Order: sequence, then C-alpha cells, then structure tokens
Amino acid sequence: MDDLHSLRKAFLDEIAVVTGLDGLQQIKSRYTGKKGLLTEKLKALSSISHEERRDYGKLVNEIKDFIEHTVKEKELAFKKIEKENRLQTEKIDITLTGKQFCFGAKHPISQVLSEIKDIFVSMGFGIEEGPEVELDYYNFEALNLPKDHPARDMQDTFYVSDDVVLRTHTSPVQVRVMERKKPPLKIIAPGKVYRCDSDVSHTAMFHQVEGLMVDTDISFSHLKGLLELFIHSFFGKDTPVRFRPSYFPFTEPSAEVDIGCIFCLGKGCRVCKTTGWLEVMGCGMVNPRVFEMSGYRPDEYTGFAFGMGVERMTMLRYSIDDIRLFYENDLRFLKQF
Ligand code: 2NM
Repeated sequence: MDDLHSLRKAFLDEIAVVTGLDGLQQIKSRYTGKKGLLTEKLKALSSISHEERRDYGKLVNEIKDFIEHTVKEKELAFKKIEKENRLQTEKIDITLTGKQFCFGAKHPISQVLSEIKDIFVSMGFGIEEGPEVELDYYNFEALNLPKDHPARDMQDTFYVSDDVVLRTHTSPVQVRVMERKKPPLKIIAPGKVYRCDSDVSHTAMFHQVEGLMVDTDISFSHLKGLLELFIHSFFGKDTPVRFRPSYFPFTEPSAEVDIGCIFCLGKGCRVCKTTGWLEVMGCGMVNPRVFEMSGYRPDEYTGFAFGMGVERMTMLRYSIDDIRLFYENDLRFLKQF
C-alpha cells in the first residue's frame, strides 16, 4: 500500500510543475496508459494475498480515478489559457482602412470587336473561326491571289515555310467554311491577322472582321443595304456612307466603303486629306473563280463579302491617332475606355 501512496505523491509532484498540454499527456500515459505505472499495479493484483487484495484493489482504483480527474481538470485549465492567448494575439483591428485594389476591364479592341460581332449576330450572321497559321493555299491560292500578286510579297507576309504562312486576312476561314457547308451561308470571321508592317497606323498583328453571304440571287444592293445598316449602327444613323469602285482579286466588282469624315464633318481636313471622306471597309461580289475553287457552282450561287480592321474602326470611333497605343498597356490610356 505504501508504494501506491508514493505513486500518488510522485504524480502530484509532477502535475504541479507541468507547463503545457503535451507534458500533461505524457504524465497521463506514464501513469494510466497501457503500460503505465498504475496499470502495472492493477495487473499485479493477482499476485497479492487474498486478504490484502480487496483494500489494495480499492486504493488502486481510487488513485486511478483521482489521476484521471486531476488530468482532466488540468487539461481544461490549459485549454482555457491557450484560448485566451489566441484571443489576445489574433486580435483584428476592424477600424483599419481597407486595401485599395484595381478592377480589370475589357481592352478597347475587345470592346469594339464584341460590338461589331453583336451587330452582325443581330442580323442573323453566324461566327466562324479558323487557324492563324494557315496554308498558302487557303490564304492566297483559293482567293484568286496569283503567285505574282503584290499581296503575296515576301516583304508583307510572315512565311513559316514555303507553303505555310501567318494568315494576312481572315478570308481563309470563309474558304474553309465554303468547303464544309452548302449555301445559304451568312457568316462573319473575326480574328487576329499578321502583316510584316509597322508605323503609326500599322502593326505586325491586328484584328479583322470579314463577312460573307451566299445564296441564290444575292445582289450588290443586298451588300449596300447591309453595310449601310452596319455603319449607321456603329457610327450613328446620320453618318454619310458612299461606295467607291476598287479592286480585290477575290471580288468582282469590288468597292471601298467611305464614311463622311468624323473630324471635319466633310469640310476637308488633314485626317481625310481634304477629301471629306474616310475609308472604313472593303467589299465586293465574290469572284466566281473563288466559288469554283471552294466547290460552289457560280451559275447557281452569288454572294458578297466584306472586310474591316478592328483597330481602324476603334481609332475612328474614339479619335485615336496612333495604333501603337493599343499595345503599350499604359493604364493612363486604357482607363479612358
Ligand atoms: C475584304 C474585301 C472584299 C472577302 C472575300 C472573302 C471570300 F472568302 F469570300 F472570298 N472573304 N472576305 C473580302 C472581300 C474581304 O476585306 C477588305
């Protein structure tokens, strides 16, 4: 029985100096764990004489209850201290001013591109996309651009290999669609195009939207009506529009679309080179040779096509005089949109 009392005393000495939950756990298992000092005493009960066993066993159990109770109490005390410490150290000052952060916004080119797409989608056009790295065949050959045509100049085109180029317009997308789908067709092809060129109004990469409508009996009047509607929707309903004869190998007849100069209102200025007009798009009736190469019968179908530069449309809309501003990521410029 004496050894039990000294065990109890040893426990109390240890618990008096323990400083944390870890130490407490160690003490607990040293006394009441599987191979604990007190547990051993309990196991040794069978080797004790019959007379002593009752009192001895009773005391062992009492001490066991006492140890467990004391450990539990101490544990709760430690947890309380720990919680109070956390409340002190993790204090948040809710009166501090918040951090200011900047919201991103859609780039002006993306804004105008979305706007152009929305106008054509509202008129029933579907949107088609295609590869930016394109076969010479789709970029030039299938569009009736002969081998000696100036548009095929090595100086203006990024060649990947002899028969692969970075597309110089999005027309190859429309050729690919014509190979896949039968008329009637009413599509636009928006996307990036590449030309080896750079100054205040040209960058090596820019964005285009081209359109194509094919059916039986499509006429130049349909083309004029549609583009006038588009320009009035994009630049305002009072904007003057004119069609001026031009040349493209993939259309015949071809035209440039001009709008009344938005800077001088037609009076003549530096921007419109005193003509009173600004060129905004190219267009025409699809050349029968282009239809033939795409597998459409020219005696059965007619169609029109048009194309515009998104950067140019954006520069005209917002009176921007240098295309490079779009690609410098200067927030003082971008925040204006
Ligand atoms: C333009 C001007 C005129 C055009 C032609 C075609 C196709 F694929 F149908 F032949 N797509 N786009 C076209 C016609 C583009 O951009 C100034």
